[in-house]
Amino acid sequence: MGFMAGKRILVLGIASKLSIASGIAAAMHREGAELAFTYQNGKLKDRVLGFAEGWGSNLVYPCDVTNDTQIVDLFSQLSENWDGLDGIVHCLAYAPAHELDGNYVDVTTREGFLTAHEISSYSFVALAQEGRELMRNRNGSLLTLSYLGAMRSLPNYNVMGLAKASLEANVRYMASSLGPEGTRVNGISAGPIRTLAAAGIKSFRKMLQHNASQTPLRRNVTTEEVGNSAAFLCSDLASGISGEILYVDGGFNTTAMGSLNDLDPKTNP
Ligand code: 0WE
Repeated sequence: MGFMAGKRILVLGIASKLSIASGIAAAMHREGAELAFTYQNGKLKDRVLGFAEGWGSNLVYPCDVTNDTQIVDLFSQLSENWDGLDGIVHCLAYAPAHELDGNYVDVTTREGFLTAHEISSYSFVALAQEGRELMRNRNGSLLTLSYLGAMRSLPNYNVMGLAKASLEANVRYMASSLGPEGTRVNGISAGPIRTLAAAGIKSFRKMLQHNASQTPLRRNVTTEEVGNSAAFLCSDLASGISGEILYVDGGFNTTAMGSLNDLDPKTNP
């Protein structure tokens, strides 16, 4: 029996097979969880329905997190099938593309700033508000995805870094709010992974190469590895962990000065 047997988990943010949310769903399904899913818009509906079927689920709902009504409707529809909920996995982020290309001070706009924070951070607490009653007193957990850009500046990540910093604070405040009713709240700060969200980003290939060469494990992490850590955090194996940001990045965030490999003519002729 898997270590998530009997857990009912809602996963938001599947856009393709490559999505980190897909790696998380696969790991949770393997460990015995029952899953439900959302899609952002009609274009993604059939795709998410197909993935859900593969993980034994026919619980698939629309949810555009900029729409309060859709968030309310999501949990009322879910409650018609499930009398309780053990986890919400939030894998949503967005900033307008022009905010992620160029000098931060040059390219940041009021509108882009607000959009990035609304979709990437506010939506996490908005979902917690509406899911709260279904999750109360079940030792459930909420999980979101962050990135090192919350803590360090790096080229082009720009306003997304601020939104992830807000999201990480959101994790700590939500953990304090929901802890008394038995709900844990955590985040995973994943290393960079090639997904649809990364496809539009200039020089992402270069960043992946740099990241692999400067990471203790000398490689990038996979959605399967993030999925396994996510399954752990949403399981009772992690019953003592809340308000935490867990780095699943091969150790990248723990080092400085890099590997010096890029200066060695033998390994880098
Ligand atoms: O959080 C992210 C990316 C999230 C993201 C991606 C896009 C692409 C398409 C948010 N908004 C948009 N908007 C779009 O129009 N990551 C951790 C991946 C990522 O994105 C970067 C990175 C890394 C790493 C952007 C610039 C620099 C590094």
